[in-house]
Amino acid sequence: MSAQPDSEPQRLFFALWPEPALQQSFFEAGNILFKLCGGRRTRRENIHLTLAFLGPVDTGQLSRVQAVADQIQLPIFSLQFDRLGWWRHNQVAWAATSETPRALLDLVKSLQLGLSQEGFKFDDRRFAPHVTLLRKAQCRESLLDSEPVSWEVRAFVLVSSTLHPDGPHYTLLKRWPLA
Ligand code: 2AM
Repeated sequence: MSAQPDSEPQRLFFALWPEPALQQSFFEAGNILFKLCGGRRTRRENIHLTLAFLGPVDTGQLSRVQAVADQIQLPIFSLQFDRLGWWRHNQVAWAATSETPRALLDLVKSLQLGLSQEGFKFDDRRFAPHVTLLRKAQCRESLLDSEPVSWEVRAFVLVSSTLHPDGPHYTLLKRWPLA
């Protein structure tokens, strides 16, 4: 039996994906930053928090990536986004939490551990939880106070990203509820 050739690799990442009302709250925070910093706003429907970025993965390996997430059993947790800020090195402006709950770190560690055990490569720079609101931004301040945005995180998702001239298009492939 000859092996079926793999189709085009998919660019994958695990993420937390806010409901539309919450994407709207982040988008409004992005508008505040946009007035101060310019740049390119993240489209409302694209707003998310990346947990682990895998990059291109052969479609034939997708079920193995999903199996990593199937193993994870972690509790629902909440995040309080109380900071807006800007990184000069990559010109990204973002929303973030001043305190990162243990549950979020546990989720990221579990994904990283499972992916490593399965032999997948992922971006293993230190996890800095943030929601990207602007790219190519030039802000004067690196940190701003903001109206807090609360997010009760009930699930995480696997996302496929395709790059287009108008920016990335994201497809949610699968959702795993937290308990
Ligand atoms: P960012 O928002 O900080 O740019 C999809 O590209 C998502 O994966 C983005 O949210 C992006 O984070 C994140 N990401 C993490 N590492 C990446 C990498 N090496 N290349 C592209 N995106 C990456």
